[in-house]
Amino acid sequence: QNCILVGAPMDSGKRSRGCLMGPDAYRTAGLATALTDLGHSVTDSGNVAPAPFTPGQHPKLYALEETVAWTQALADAAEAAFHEGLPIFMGGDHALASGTVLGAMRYAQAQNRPLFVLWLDAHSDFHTPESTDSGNLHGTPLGYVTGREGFDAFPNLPYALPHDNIAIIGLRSVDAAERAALQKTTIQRVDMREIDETGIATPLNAFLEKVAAVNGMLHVSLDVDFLDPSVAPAVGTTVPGGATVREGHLVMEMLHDSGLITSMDLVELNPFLDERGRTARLMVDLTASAFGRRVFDRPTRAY
Ligand code: DIR
Ligand code: MN
Ligand code: MN
Ligand code: MN
Repeated sequence: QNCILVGAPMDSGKRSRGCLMGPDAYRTAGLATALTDLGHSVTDSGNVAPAPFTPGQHPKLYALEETVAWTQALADAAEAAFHEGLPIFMGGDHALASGTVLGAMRYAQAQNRPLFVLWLDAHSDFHTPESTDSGNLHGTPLGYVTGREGFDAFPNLPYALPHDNIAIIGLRSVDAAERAALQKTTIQRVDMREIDETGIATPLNAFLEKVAAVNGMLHVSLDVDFLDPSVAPAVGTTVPGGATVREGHLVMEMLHDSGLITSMDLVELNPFLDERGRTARLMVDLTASAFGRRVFDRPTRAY
């Protein structure tokens, strides 16, 4: 692969600061070297900056104007990066996915391919600007890209991402309004209980089969809090009972074997909260698994 690293030091999606240091933590933890060691070519295209904006004073939403400005800039940067190779977005908080998925939607439409999104997260991030309790827009990107109401301040979508094209895996913190809305959709929602009961491979295989059947593009959005806080403490919104290190690697190894990934977000890493870089290093190791690091070769699974 020709991997394009895109820094997205976006920190406006919630009130606690620190995700702006994420891209440099991934660089320090050796993300580029991990990928070149696996035989990929890597270009670090540096950091994106938000479009010009004037801070406002929305009664409820935190940093709305800045978040919209990032969404605009990241959508354009993402679309451009797809023309160069396989983009890996180094966040930054999860609000950045409003931009990266929008860019992926535009590119997929131009390629005449359906876009699928795999959301690895403790949270469903399916709020609208009206339904959010916290006012933190990192809780809204899946609401935005699926065309939910109330996103008038954000860039227009080329189309609404179909619910059938989305899987969320790792769920264990879903707000009441999100639960009510999600349960009315066909979004594949895999909570920790399902992972406990069936293992993580079963629901992931089902989703990957759907992607492969229609030659879909696949955007993977990996939130640090997908992982259990005992192994990934550097995130502002820890929720106990998350994925183990091995569950994380298995997902990534299966994604690699599928050959389906066309772009990836690494989000919510807050290096200010890390313990000597251990979370940054785990995220780099997981990314390496997604791009071919393995103990032994296995026969490729035919999807
Ligand atoms: C909560 C937390 N559902 C909110 N969301 C996220 O603020 O809307 N935390 N994404 O990481
Ligand atoms: Mn998230
Ligand atoms: Mn284009
Ligand atoms: Mn989360």
